[in-house]
Amino acid sequence: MSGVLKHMMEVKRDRGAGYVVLVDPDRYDLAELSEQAELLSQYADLLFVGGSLCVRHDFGEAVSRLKQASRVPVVIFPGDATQVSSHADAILFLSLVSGRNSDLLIGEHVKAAPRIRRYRLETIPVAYILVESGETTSVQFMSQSLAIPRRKSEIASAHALAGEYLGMKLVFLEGGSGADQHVPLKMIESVGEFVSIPLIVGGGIKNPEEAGAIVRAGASFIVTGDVIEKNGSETILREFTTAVHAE
Ligand code: 1GP
Repeated sequence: MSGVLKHMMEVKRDRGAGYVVLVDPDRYDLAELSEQAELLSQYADLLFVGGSLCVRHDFGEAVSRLKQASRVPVVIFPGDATQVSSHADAILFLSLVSGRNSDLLIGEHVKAAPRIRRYRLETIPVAYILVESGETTSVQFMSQSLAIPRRKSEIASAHALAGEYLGMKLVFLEGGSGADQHVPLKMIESVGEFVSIPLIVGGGIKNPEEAGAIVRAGASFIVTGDVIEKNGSETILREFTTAVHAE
């Protein structure tokens, strides 16, 4: 194991869990991205970059600005095959295993793979699982796929295990950016007990207390985007990183 995945496993081993901040380039001015990366990377173990759509900026330019200013690895969390850049340290090779949309199970991957190879980007295979979280989120709409019902932990567990058996290195339980409710603790516990690969949990995590509870339930990585976009103060970043690493 090498590169960013190795870094993630070391963070998990040494700090108990990792804190990831998602930067959706569309939500910032291009000029703000360097400053943002400098600030976020003082507190986060990793930065994810990506979004359901990237329409405001050239994606590669946005990644490049983040990468130049970041002290921690910058990892693409792609909405589709257009979100590939040579400037990143790695790309999450996400398969939306909870959906039955073949483009997001394999189609976008086929389009992206030759470019990833050309750029020599590290790929991290991830079983991406969408969980029902209140109102329709961008990822639900854009993926045109059903989310797993909140009470159906056994369905989420079976999908995660199938991902593990397919060779994926991580499971991502996703509520969707700006979700009303984060993934239920009970589901996180059930999936964590069922699989032996680490869990990333994101979507709708609104405060450090929730982040801490999610780590206690079994998550190895916490992703926040929306809450930091709305209030990215040093105080809140410090509180999040403390809560995630304390558990
Ligand atoms: C979305 O999991 C991420 O893909 C982060 O969600 O923006 O709600 O924090 P939020």
